[in-house]
Amino acid sequence: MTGTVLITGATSGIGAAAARRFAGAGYRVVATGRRRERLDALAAELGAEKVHAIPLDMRDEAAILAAIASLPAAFKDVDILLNNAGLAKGMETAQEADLANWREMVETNVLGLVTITRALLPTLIARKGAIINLSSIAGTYPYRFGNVYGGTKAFVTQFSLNLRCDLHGTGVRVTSIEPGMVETEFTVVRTGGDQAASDALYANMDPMTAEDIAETIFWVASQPKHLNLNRIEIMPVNQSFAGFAIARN
Ligand code: NDP
Ligand code: 8X3
Repeated sequence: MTGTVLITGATSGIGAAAARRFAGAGYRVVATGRRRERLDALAAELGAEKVHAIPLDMRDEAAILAAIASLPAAFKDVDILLNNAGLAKGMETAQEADLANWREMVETNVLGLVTITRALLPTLIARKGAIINLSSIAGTYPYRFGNVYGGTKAFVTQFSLNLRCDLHGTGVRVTSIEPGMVETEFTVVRTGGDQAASDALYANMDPMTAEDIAETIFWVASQPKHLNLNRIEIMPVNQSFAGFAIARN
């Protein structure tokens, strides 16, 4: 099957890899993100007839609604919404964290995601389409410094499951994808631009790649229409679980 996929955060990492995977399989791609030059490069690479690029900040509700309302005819019949845009900001404990970082994560990972989802639901219902949301293992397993980032991803997972309830009988499929460590720009962004910290985190542990997750997303989207993958948790072999922390008197 092919159709049209709208990918938020297609300028980097998992979103960019998914754009290439879907376009390579014949899908039309609506690609969004803030970095216009990267969107232009993606459209040039994949072909302007296949990619409609929309510079868009997911924190801007009015811009999201305007973008969805003004999709050109060739790209307006969205079959798949890939809610991928998101970020972690900060590597501090809650008691040391910067409130502006918390606000940016909530506005992007939660408010932006629900806004674009709500705007596209009529189309997705009409087309019996699919919603694929990028959650994270950070939404299930607590870890130090995960505070608000993990909270936003727990929201994404639960919102995905609740969407399944509300969309019951419509034929719309909803999946929460919950990866562990994927080497993208994620940690550079999280650390405020510290490439060395990112390189150290992923060193000698064979992290997942953006292409690994794009392949999983494409597989989810390619399942027969009567199947719904509710949740997929996926990690590198070299990442597993830690124990409980104990503070002693
Ligand atoms: P990247 O940093 O490589 O990509 C993030 C994407 O999100 C970029 O395209 C960026 O575009 C976009 N984005 C961020 N903020 C905004 C905003 N305000 N408005 C519009 N777009 C925005 O990271 P990943 O590819 O790794 O992350 C993709 C998703 O996967 C995220 O939701 C992340 O939480 C999730 N994830 C990542 C994991 C990892 O280990 N890497 C693991 C589990 C989940 P631009 O800056 O151009 O706006
Ligand atoms: C990011 C995954 O393991 O880096 O969502 O927290 S992890």
